Amino acid sequence: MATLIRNGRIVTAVDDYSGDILIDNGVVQTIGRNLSVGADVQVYDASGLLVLPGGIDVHTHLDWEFGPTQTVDTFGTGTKSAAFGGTTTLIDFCNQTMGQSPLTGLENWHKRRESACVDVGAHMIMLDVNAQSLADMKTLIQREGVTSFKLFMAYPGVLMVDDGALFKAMRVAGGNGAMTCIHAENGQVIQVLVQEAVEQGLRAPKYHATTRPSILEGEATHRAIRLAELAGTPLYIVHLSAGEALAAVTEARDRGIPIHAETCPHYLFLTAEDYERPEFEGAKYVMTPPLRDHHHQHQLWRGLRTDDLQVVSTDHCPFCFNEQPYGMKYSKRQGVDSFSKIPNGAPGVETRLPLIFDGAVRKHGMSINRFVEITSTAPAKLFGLFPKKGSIAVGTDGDIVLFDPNEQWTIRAAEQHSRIDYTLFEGRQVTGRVKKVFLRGQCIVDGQNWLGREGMGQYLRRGEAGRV
Ligand code: DUC
Ligand code: ZN
Ligand code: ZN
Repeated sequence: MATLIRNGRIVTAVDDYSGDILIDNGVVQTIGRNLSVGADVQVYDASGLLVLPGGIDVHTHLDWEFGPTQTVDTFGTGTKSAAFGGTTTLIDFCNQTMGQSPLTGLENWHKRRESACVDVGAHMIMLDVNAQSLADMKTLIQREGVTSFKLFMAYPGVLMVDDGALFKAMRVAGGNGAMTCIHAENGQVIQVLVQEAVEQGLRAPKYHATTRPSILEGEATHRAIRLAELAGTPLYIVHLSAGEALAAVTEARDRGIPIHAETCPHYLFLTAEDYERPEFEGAKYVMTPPLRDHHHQHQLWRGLRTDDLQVVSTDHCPFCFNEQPYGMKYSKRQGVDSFSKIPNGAPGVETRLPLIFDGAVRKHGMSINRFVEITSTAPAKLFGLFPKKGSIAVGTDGDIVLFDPNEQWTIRAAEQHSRIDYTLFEGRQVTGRVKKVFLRGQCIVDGQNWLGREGMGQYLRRGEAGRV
């Protein structure tokens, strides 16, 4: 059935006007004023609401094995949670397993993602860089539409690759239309600091932050940028949290190098003080990189203003605080005796749009256009999804969010749709709320009602990445 969204305030990264949108066959067909349609068209009134392109979150870990741990959301639950938060597209991380082809990693990921309720693309995490896997990267790019590859400079023995492997993968990505994504922290020095802290009996969650100092994020970011420059790849620094890292990105961008970066809501709104929460609650905030102090936060807001940060994504990597009945062996409780055993990751996929709207638009004076840009348009452009995704125009997918910019509400884990048993933002009051969500023209969220279904999300073969 065709859909008409009428009388809304349509805001994209560049437009802001009142109008009606007619969606048919999943695609925006007509935009105009006072469009008249037949009785066979489902009509929604968006008076008083913002009509925004569906959010795009390019950093999630659904049903993901991370060392001995596994994230708690399936694609079904994680994407439903995303949809309630106004996000209609995810790019999720799948990974190569040591000794296996990354193509096998993608096949396994496809089995898991069949339950997705919104559209999903994949980044590939490269662990085992050799002649065959480098050749497989080209197949992933050209045949499978996987046009971004993540490599870790942290977690020695688990995910980290050395600089030589990093450089080889960067060269293949750069030469074949793909972008390299980097987890930039100096893993070997962190390993020394963690070991020393544990030996000294420093076991509380707060030592997660002190053993991963910002200078090590700055160092790795600088190193990644210089290697990318030599390899000729566009680079995307994921989950940037530190002023030193942003300074390296800014310096490179000022020189005209294609370096891009994202940050996440938790780095914009929370600080390392949250690790001090009583009753082991600090463990909820153990993600990597760790939360920093206000000085870094100011830098991140500066970066969003000056476009040295282009994207806000979530790094949704959910591990329950308490043991849960989902057959998961690992919760945050695993690290009750030592911060070094707390699974690294936190949820966020459902709260990104309201938090950023409230924090950025209402409190930091960001324009609504820029809000759309950092949460939808820029991710689409950077990761080869534009113009199908990331805007509202004739011919784009009918992925649309009706958003009330004035509704005040309180974030509560109990009201969210992920399997996770907490939110980083429990009790936080925000202004701005997702009211309805359309995926390719179909209303999947209507207030608190779920109208979508598992399996309706489509796989997104992506085009060239990092060439904006
Ligand atoms: N990096 C991520 O991107 N996600 C979870 C853990 C990590 O270190
Ligand atoms: Zn990472
Ligand atoms: Zn991540």
